[in-house]
Amino acid sequence: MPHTLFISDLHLNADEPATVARFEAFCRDVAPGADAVYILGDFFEYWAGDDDASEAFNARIIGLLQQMSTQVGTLYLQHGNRDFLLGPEFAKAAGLTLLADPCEIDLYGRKAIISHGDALCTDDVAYQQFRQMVRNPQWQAQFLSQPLPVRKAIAEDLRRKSEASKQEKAAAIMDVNADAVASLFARFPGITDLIHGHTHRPACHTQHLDANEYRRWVLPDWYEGKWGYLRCSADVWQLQCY
Ligand code: LP5
Ligand code: MN
Repeated sequence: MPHTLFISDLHLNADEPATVARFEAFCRDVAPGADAVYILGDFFEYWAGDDDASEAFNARIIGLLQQMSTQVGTLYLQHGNRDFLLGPEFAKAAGLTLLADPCEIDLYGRKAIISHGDALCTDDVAYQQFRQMVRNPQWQAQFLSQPLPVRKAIAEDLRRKSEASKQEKAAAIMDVNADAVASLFARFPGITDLIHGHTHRPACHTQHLDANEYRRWVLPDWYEGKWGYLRCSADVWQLQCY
C-alpha cells in the first residue's frame, strides 16, 4: 500500500555504532518502496558545516542516504537544533531535498504541518535565545568562516554544555508549549495534524482547539536501543516505536 515514513532524532555519530546499525537496517528493511521519507531533524549528533562531508563517518552516512534516495520516491530533510548547518552541498551528495521548518505537506489528500519541534519549546527561554543567535544567517556565515577543527571543537563543547544545562531544567519546560502549538496551527488554517520530533516523547496527542480535533504526532528518538518511525498511508497513520 502506498505510504510515507517519518523519522527524527537519530543523532548519528561514530561513537554509537548500534544506532548506526539500526539506521542501516531501516535503510535495508523499512524504507525501500516508500513514496517519501521525511527526516525531521537531528539526524546527526551535530553538523559543523558541509566541508565535513568527506570525513569517513559522514561520508558513510551520506552514502546510505544516497542509496535510500534511489529506493524511495523522494527523500526530504528538515533541520534540527543539532544539524541546522546541513547545507546544499550535503543535500546534493545525499540525494535529498531540504525543507523549511515549519512547512506543509500533503499526505494522500490530508495535509499536515511538519517541524523539528524545538521552536515550540518556548518555555525554555535560554534555549530560545541561543536558537535566535545561531539561526541568524550572519552569525552562521561568521561561524562557518572559522577553520573546521575549530568549529568541531566549539560544537563538541556546546554539546557538553547542553547536556549539563538540561540537568538543571525541569522536564516540563523542555516540552512543547500549548500556546506555541495553537499558534502554529493558526498559521496553517484547515490543517489539523502536526508531526514533529525533538522532545523524545513519542505519542499522538489529540486536543480540541475549536470545533476541530487536532492531532500532534511526536516521533521517537533513537537513543539507547530505541528507534521507530511514523508510517502514514491514506487510511492509517501508525507510530511504530521499538
Ligand atoms: O540538543 P539537546 O537535546 O542536548 O538539547 C537541546 C538544546 N541544546 C542545543 C545545543 C545542541 O545540543 C548543540 C549544538 C551543536 C550544533 C553544532 C553546530 C555548530 C553551531 C555552533 C553554535 C555555537 O540545541 C537545549 C534544550 C534542549 O534541546 C531541550 O529542548 O534545552 O538548549 C540548551 O542547552 C541551550 C542552553 O540552555 C543555553 C546555551 C548555552 C551555551 C551558550 C554558549 C554560546 C557560545 C557560542 C560559541 C560560538
Ligand atoms: Mn532536537
